[in-house]
Amino acid sequence: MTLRSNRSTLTQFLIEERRRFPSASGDFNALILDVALACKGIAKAVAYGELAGMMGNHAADEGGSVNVQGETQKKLDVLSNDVFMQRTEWSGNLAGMASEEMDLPYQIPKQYPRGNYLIVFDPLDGSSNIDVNVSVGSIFSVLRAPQEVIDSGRDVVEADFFQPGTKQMAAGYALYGPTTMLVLTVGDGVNGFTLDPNLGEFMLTHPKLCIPEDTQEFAINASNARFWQVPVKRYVDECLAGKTGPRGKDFNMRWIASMVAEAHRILMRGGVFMYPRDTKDPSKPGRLRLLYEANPVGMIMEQAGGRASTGEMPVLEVQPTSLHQRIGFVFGSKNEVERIERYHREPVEVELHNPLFAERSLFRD
Ligand code: AFP
Repeated sequence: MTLRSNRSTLTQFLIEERRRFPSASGDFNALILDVALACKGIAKAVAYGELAGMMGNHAADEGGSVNVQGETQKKLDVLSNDVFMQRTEWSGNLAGMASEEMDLPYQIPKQYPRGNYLIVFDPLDGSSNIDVNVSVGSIFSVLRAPQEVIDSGRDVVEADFFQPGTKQMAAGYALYGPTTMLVLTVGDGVNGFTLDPNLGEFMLTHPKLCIPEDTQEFAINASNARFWQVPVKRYVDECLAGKTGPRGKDFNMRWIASMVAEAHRILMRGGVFMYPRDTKDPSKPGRLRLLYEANPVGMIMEQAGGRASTGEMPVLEVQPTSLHQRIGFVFGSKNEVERIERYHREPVEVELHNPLFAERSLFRD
């Protein structure tokens, strides 16, 4: 490997992006670089795994600990959350932060200055895969703090984070897989960076990522099939019917149970991911969390020419009402997501025609 590389580093990329906004202060870039540093630290901890005693549940000898989602926290969940806070709280760029692992917003300690931005993050997505060595990741979203918060310097409250996904200043994820990657959008397309383990730098390896509009690959947890609503059942049935069905083409299926890894696959080669609202637990409007899972991944998908939806409406237009609210989430190749949205608009009785429709394939579309 030559040290001479004509690839841009993340720092270089951000400075070139900033040139588009001559009045920009640089705080935003500094915040993104602090997040990138946090992800490098988490990548190391994930890579060491049991060698650093990082496997298993947090506080297991005291009966473990449960987060606000009701999930048992893994050691790496708690460590990743701490690393995100430690690497970003000191810089003077943040007014506050919120995380999947913390019930309430985190206040910037008094010894540090407060800034213009809010960060919301899932410090370790897919943590149920840690102990089986499957790719996991960190997901983050950057919002501008309300002007009144910036002017007063007051502690943040939950409502300060209730901004629709369209208001995100930046969004991204780090993927801790065979390589460590950072995928980022600052509102001008999506770029992928690979961590060079020798230099310890994120290098621009995947500029201007674009998602194919069509695909023959879908991802859904089929063990929930009996709880799916009719439009989702119809869509999956038609994919499974393949060439003999109304779609006239075969589909493949994937399910990693780390949404960040699914999002990355879809960014690389297209596909559609569904964790729809279902009837499994009617009190929960979905499994995935709006503020730090659906909104950041949604912004990346839309910025890469894909689509991100609740199944019924663009997810980025949903007005948040609670910090840890869940939502049905469908994203990926534009034409497939639009088809799923269309099936949600079409009258339910469409379903009755299917068997005939499928078998004899009289009315292929
Ligand atoms: P964890 O972070 O608790 O492992 O949850 C991962 C996740 O939020 C998302 O990354 C997966 O797509 C989804 O849950 C997996 O859900 P199932 O366990 O129902 O397959």
